Amino acid sequence: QQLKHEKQLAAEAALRWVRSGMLLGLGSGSTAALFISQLGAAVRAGQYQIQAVATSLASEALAREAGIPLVEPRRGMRLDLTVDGADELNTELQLVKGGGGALLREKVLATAADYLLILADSTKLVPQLGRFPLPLEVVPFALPWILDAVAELEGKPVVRMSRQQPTEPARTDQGNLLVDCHFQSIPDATSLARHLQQIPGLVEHGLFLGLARAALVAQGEQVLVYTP
Ligand code: DER
Repeated sequence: QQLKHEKQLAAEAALRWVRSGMLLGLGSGSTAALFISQLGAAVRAGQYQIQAVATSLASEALAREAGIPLVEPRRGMRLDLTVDGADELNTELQLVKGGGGALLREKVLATAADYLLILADSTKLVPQLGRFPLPLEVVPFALPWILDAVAELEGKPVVRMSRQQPTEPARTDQGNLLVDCHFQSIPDATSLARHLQQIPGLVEHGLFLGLARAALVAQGEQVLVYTP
């Protein structure tokens, strides 16, 4: 349908940022999955010689299936380009990510990259962040205190449950828990990120600030390029 078509267009446009010889970071989620599939076809057709690191075990499996050569993280590794999706973005390219639960490795590979390119369909671009619940990755032991701290910050915290076993909490690739925080609106993302970073046991939050170099936002048949 239309949204899938928009995701497809953004994924296709992202190939223009890829050059042979690059070390790529592969994002997670449905839009990134379409990029991985299209990149794989181009690699198999001999169009690019690239290597990649994935931001989730799920994306790693997709990349392997698509024939994309994967490498292990190593010292001194800088990625040329990381391509990823987002749950929300504003025109300053501040992002909310983590809807797919991969926010920790996504932020690691966003930070390790010289260039972070975000792919989005038209529903993701918002005037103000916060309608999408902000995901947190949390060490299980610290959960009660983190729920209290987030409630103090006016973000209604909800522990994310597993889709496969709905009576079990969801687990990240690291084995941690996910908490979705319903702030409704986040007028000052920088300040909220600073508060969240003080909370012990909160290993990562889904605010990606000052990381994205460009965003490809599909709107109908067009793909618009946003830069901060
Ligand atoms: O978790 C994430 O940040 C992913 O990028 C994902 O949430 C993006 O959503 P998508 O499935 O619409 O691409």
